[in-house]
Amino acid sequence: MKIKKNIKKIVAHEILDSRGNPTIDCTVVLESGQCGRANVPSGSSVGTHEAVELRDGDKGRFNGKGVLRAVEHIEKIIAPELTGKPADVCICDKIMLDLDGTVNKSKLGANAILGVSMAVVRAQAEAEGKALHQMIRELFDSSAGPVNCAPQAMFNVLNGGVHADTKMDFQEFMIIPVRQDRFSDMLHTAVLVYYELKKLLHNEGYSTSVGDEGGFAPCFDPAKKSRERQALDFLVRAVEGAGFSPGKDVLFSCDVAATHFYSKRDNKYIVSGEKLSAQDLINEYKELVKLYPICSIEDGLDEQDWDGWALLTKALGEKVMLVGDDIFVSNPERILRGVGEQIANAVLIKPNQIGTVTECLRAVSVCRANRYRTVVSHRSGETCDTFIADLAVGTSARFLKAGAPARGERVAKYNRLLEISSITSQI
Ligand code: 2PG
Ligand code: MG
Repeated sequence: MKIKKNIKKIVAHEILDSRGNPTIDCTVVLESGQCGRANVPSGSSVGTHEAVELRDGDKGRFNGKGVLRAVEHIEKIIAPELTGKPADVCICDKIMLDLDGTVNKSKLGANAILGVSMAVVRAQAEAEGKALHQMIRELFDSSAGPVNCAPQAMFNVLNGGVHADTKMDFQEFMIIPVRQDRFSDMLHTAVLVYYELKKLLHNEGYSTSVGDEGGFAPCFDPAKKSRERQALDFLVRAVEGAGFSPGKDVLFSCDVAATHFYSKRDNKYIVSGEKLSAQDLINEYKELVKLYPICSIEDGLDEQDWDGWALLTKALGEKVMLVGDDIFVSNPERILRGVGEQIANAVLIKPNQIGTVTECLRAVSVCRANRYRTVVSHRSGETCDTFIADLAVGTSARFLKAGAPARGERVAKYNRLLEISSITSQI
């Protein structure tokens, strides 16, 4: 009997993300009755060169953040073109890119296109009787063997920048349990440190309420020491208090998100009210790396500061993973420019920055071909969709960054890794 893999219909509607902002839920139904469904995430520290997230702009609904136009684009423009076509993401993405025709997906909206793209991959996996990570693996590299390795997770346990209201300039302080045989063991380590950090903060009179990604968001007094150093001191103590050794069992990673405190007018980085040059900031990173077990720095400089990034890479690239997020925006062309200019040595991969699954996989391929590591990442505005966990496994990403080991939309991704691990018994 012929398997009916063609698309029968595509529907979408508006839902809320973890910040209460509207986003898209899209379902692709096949003639066989099988279907694939996806929810689209949304960032707040958004790079200028990201594909366009289409919002309604109607101030009377959700302060202009509604996505009804994007939903309409799915149902009225994309669905009629894809209905009857095979559930094949390469074919469907190509049709959507042609339909949109812009460089940044501003006509249909990257949120509309990505919702369909992810849902098609899920439907395709269903139709072929494969797990999503396996499907992604085949799309990414048809000669790849079975999944054999879990990504290491970066757990964001202290939130700052635009993800919290605490005047902490750096956006994310993450802990990375060193590689252990099973993902569940790494997760357990992270959770013990998270518990301990909460206890320490509470005992010293700091708030233990959390920021957008589930990490704590205490207000440190900068008169004592820079807020960033106080945050890192707490991490050291939390790791030790949980019975581990910083640098041996647990490493640190910071997403500085420097674009957000860069002043174009002054050509300076404003940290704790002080105006720093790129070189000043690089000197501070050198100090921090000496003082704390930091193995990774993301967005250490502004998204346009290619010269500064070159200096940063020269200064620390041998020692530290330098992850480009806003500067590369998961865009294969921008990553290739970075490779050519010897900028960074790793790339943050966020599907909604580029807007289709196939382009996202191309970005990962470019990284692999040029020996840049990949960190598959959530957005600060998330849903319980776990696509990125499968993306990380399917592409053998070195890291997955999905927030704290707490809060539903964050742990959904880690729980999916546990599920993959229990089913495959490999990771
Ligand atoms: C980042 C992300 C995710 P946002 O900067 O890496 O942590 O934040 O989704 O707000 O861009
Ligand atoms: Mg970032």
